[in-house]
Amino acid sequence: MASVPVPALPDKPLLAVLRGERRDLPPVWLMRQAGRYLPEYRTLRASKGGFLDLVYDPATAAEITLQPLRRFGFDGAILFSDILIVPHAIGQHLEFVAGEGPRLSPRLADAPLETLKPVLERLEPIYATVRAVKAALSPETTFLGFAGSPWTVATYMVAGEGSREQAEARRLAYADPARFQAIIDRIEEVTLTYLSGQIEAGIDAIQLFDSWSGSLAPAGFEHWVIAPTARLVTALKQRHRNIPIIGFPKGAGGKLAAYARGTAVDAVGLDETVDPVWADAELPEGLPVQGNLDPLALIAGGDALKTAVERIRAAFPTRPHIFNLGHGIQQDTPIAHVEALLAMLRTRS
Ligand code: 1CP
Repeated sequence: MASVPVPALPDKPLLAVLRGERRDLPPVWLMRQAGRYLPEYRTLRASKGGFLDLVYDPATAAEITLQPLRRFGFDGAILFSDILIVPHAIGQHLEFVAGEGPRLSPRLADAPLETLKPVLERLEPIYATVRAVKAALSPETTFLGFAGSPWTVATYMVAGEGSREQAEARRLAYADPARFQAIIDRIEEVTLTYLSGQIEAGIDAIQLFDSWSGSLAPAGFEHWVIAPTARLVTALKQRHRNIPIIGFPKGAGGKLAAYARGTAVDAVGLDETVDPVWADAELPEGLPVQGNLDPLALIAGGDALKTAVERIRAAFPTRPHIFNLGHGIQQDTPIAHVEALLAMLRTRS
């Protein structure tokens, strides 16, 4: 009997690498690729109200998600939203103060968690953004959703703002572990709902941003980073078996190997302070990695950029690798340097 030809699925190089395939030309996207280094973002931003007005308007958020794709043709699109949408849905008041950053109230250093009334409808416009982007995205592009990891989100909920060394959250975790655990549990629960909603709306893979995992001592890292991330990964995979998850514990340093083994994420993001040669030697065999160009080398450009890019590519001769920065692209990054980076990455080293 003649076999019926199965229509080939479009090749999404980034998704293939997340599933463990090695590509000689590494797929690439840049953290914070939708944002203020792009003139078209600044124009849109100026014509709307504040940052949250952009995030909660699905047509605008979809447009911002697509802007860097049109300009550079990255292999991945990252949803335009923010990690602080979860505290907003848990019931904190959220605002972004120009030139200062986020403010959340009441802050959980003072107010009990029980005073917050969940407003899960605040997640709905984000799912509408996902659907709008999905409809417009080329089939080769991998669509990444994201959330903050429970620990990083908790640092904002406790302090009510970005804080130096996350001291208030760390103090609360020592002084009243049961109360801090309840905060982590609530974030975990709403994040699971939020990520499931993103996946059901059309996301291909997830990144968990743990931007402040570097401030914890080893026991805290086990308890507040690895354990909640592991629970979240398990719960998400129970609902969506095939969804790849990238864990990005920024600043984890030597604790990266324990993180990779303990959380069962599908790929690990490396910040720019991690030596890629060390990472290749110490991380579980075959585990895909993402990173880790210093955003400052991208600003510098020229030979400094070329040397840094070559060093990273040479460090992963057989391991699946997604090229990215070690942290978000900075506002003063020249567009021409992003173009130069892409040209380098599209040539065999
Ligand atoms: O235009 C503006 O003024 C807003 C700046 C901005 C942008 C573009 C904020 C405020 N958030 C975002 C979008 C954003 N944030 C994305 C979307 C994708 C993209 O831009 O390409 C993502 C993935 C994030 C994630 C995020 N938000 C993190 C984790 C990653 C990281 O950079 O460490 C964190 C810590 C936040 C909180 C946040 N949101 C915005 C600011 C200024 C901050 C940081 C506050 C602080 O420094 O503590």
